Amino acid sequence: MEVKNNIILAMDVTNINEAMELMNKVSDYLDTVKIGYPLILAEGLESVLKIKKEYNCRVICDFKVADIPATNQKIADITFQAGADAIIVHGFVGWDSVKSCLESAEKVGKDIFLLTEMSHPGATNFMQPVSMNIASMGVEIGITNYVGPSTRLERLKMIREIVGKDSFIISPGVGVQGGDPRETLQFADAIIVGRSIYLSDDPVNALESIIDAIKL
Ligand code: OMP
Repeated sequence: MEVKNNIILAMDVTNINEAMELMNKVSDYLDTVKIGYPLILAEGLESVLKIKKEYNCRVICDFKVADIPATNQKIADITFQAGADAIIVHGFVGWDSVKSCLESAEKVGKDIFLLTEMSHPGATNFMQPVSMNIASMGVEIGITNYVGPSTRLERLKMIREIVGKDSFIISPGVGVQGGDPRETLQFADAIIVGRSIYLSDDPVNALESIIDAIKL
């Protein structure tokens, strides 16, 4: 997988017109957008195709899927039918739940991203003690795409060591949550950035600053 400028936009706005306006401004710099519950619950699953068709970009649906295998499979099937190129799946629910999403993706030639350790402070409560096991489970199942935190680089480094250099890691937490774009890309293949771009008065300038910081 190649992500333009190594940046994925987290499109966490709650209005499709706002999303399209933002894309009008920044789409020259990006080829991958992550859409999650904020936009989908507000505007529907058809937002995926609207953005994909208009801007010819890859869409990752961030649904952090975490249910029993049968339900996970339905969620993943519907998400891929809606046009998503990939879906983000939680690992703490165990191998069978994750595998059902992987099978759903493989049927249609799409991808899943396995979430290992989350980026927010509370992730140290319950996720951190098991996050490396989650990464190892992903390797055993044959998963090649992962999500890991830019806010704890020593943990991201450990995740990279477990999943190997050929796996693709995307990393949220850059900007508002405190992660640094350039340092994160020592261990990740792409960074996920939301508020630093979509809350900026000048999203293009915000994005250009991140691109410059990566190149430094
Ligand atoms: P900003 O903090 O606004 O840049 O947004 C980060 C984006 O990444 C949001 O869409 C989060 O839901 C998402 N995210 C995290 O922040 N931390 C994680 O551990 C995992 C995700 C994710 O799965 O994308």
